[in-house]
Amino acid sequence: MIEVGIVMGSNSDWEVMQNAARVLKDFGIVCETRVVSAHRTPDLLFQYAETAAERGLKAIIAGAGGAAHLPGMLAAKTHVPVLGVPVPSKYLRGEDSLLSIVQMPKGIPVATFAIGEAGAANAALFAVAMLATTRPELAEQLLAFRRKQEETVLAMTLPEIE
Ligand code: RP5
Repeated sequence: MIEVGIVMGSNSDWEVMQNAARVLKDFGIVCETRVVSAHRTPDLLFQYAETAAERGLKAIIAGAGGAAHLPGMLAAKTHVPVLGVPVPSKYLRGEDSLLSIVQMPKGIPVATFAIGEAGAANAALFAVAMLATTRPELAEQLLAFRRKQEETVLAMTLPEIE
């Protein structure tokens, strides 16, 4: 069963958003990936959001760049939690995307992540954490992932100064 939806405004967002798909796959979470544009395919956006809950989605990771309406508009049309990922834009390097997504007026929240790859990966890790609240085996997987990261950092060395 598909548990998480990953949507983005264009296939040009895939380079960034594939990082979310990769994390979910590594944790064995079944997700779907779709291009849904807020301003170019608004009817599809409404349909996607309106059917998300009944289709069993537990979270929607939405990435967009520029005047990034996608996460906010999805959140307006569904109570399924929306995790927004600002995609780097051509002229403003994603600061426009970030502000468009993060500055939701009170009442309709969008959880907003960092610009770019880190944001996409962290949105997926956040979705994993949400699902893990009711799935002990997933919680254990998440803890193992963190332990591995910790070991990597603890093993880091720095060059000697000559
Ligand atoms: C946004 O416009 C998309 O999310 C993408 O980040 C940006 C550019 O889209 P394309 O012109 O590459 O299709 O809607």
